[in-house]
Amino acid sequence: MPITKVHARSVYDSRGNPTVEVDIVTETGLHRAIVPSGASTGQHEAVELRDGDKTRWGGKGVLKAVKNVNETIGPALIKENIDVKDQSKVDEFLNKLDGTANKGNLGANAILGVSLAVAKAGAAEKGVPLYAHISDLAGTKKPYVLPVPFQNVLNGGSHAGGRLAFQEFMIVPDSAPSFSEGLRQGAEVYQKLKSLAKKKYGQSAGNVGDEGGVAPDIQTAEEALDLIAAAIEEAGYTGKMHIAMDVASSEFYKTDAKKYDLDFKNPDSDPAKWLTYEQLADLYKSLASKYPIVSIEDPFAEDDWEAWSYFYKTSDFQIVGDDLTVTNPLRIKKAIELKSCNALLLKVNQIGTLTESIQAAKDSYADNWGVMVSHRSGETEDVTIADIAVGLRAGQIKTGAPARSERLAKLNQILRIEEELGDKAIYAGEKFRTAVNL
Ligand code: 2PG
Ligand code: MG
Repeated sequence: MPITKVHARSVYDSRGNPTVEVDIVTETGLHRAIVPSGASTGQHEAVELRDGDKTRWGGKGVLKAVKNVNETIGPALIKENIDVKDQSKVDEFLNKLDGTANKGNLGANAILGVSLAVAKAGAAEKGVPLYAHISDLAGTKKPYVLPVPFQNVLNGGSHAGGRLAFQEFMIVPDSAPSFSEGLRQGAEVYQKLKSLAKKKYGQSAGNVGDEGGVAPDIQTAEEALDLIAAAIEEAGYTGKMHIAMDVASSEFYKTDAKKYDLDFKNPDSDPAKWLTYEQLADLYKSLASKYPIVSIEDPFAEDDWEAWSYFYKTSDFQIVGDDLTVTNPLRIKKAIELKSCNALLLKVNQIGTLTESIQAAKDSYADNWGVMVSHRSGETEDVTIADIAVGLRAGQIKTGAPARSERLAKLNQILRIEEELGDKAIYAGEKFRTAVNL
């Protein structure tokens, strides 16, 4: 079935910034995708094309990307008449049309919107759910695996006000019997956490950050972890739930000094207190000995390769590459060679097409890495990543707190998938790092 129409428009994300929405029309109807956007973005991500016109949306407009879809990609794709079920051919065509390595010509936001909308058209033409189509494209086995929802209940770093340097504190309901039970446990802990935060730090501590987690004005990771451990206890899940962190340390790396500044939001931060990577690694280890931490993301900066390899040698928990690997097969290859980490954070807009995202997951699996499918801090009602997590058998998804609809949209979608699949799906649970082999 040919594509009869490709149309992009500028809509808004959860932070009120413009983003690209793409409609693709085929005989099966309208297929729509909206592109997310990060705040703590890695330098090596594919190019998110922004207008740069400071008089409109502070330079964050996406009208150029929209125009690239409407005037260049759309007409070319319709003319090429590629089968929408043939995702890799479509994505290869989009990459050729762009002609650069980082999608800097047409914009990864323009390209991704088309790529994901085509995937939805492909699924519709096959008459299967999107996760099933993605499972076919990736060649993953059955039964389906439902991911552990890593729920970011406390926000810091560049996603919140307050002094806390580390960006995300997630609860990991990996001993729950099912996805829906894991989500319930997380939602219960979240409510306890909210009241505890208010009780301890005042009413404003219940305000939330960009990903729906509470954002008390605390300074240290210990305070955050103590609060979360207390909430887990009050909810009755001590010993039954783990904790994960995304440090997002590229945000506070001082390149010239080669040090990490845990007081980076303070313009008068004291350089004498900045940490070397060895000191930061020691801090992680002492935290992991006090709290049930199973996963740390971006413990070191995106180009501090030496620090990653140092840490990898002596840690047994999951070490996730995000800014380091940027869902890019070339960076993943390097991280495998240098033994930098043992899991991939998969963000479709870091690389810009579905096919390359699938490849990134497969390359990671091939080296026995875990794969965590991820939202961005700027999100929308689009739920594609929920289907991607299930289709890829990733076993892990992070999509914020169990609060705010742009976060819960994805979790709600997995509830629907769980209901639809019934006993044709299993929950990754404690095996989330090796879910693909279950
Ligand atoms: C991250 C993400 C998502 P951002 O660092 O992992 O939680 O944040 O989208 O701002 O890069
Ligand atoms: Mg991250």
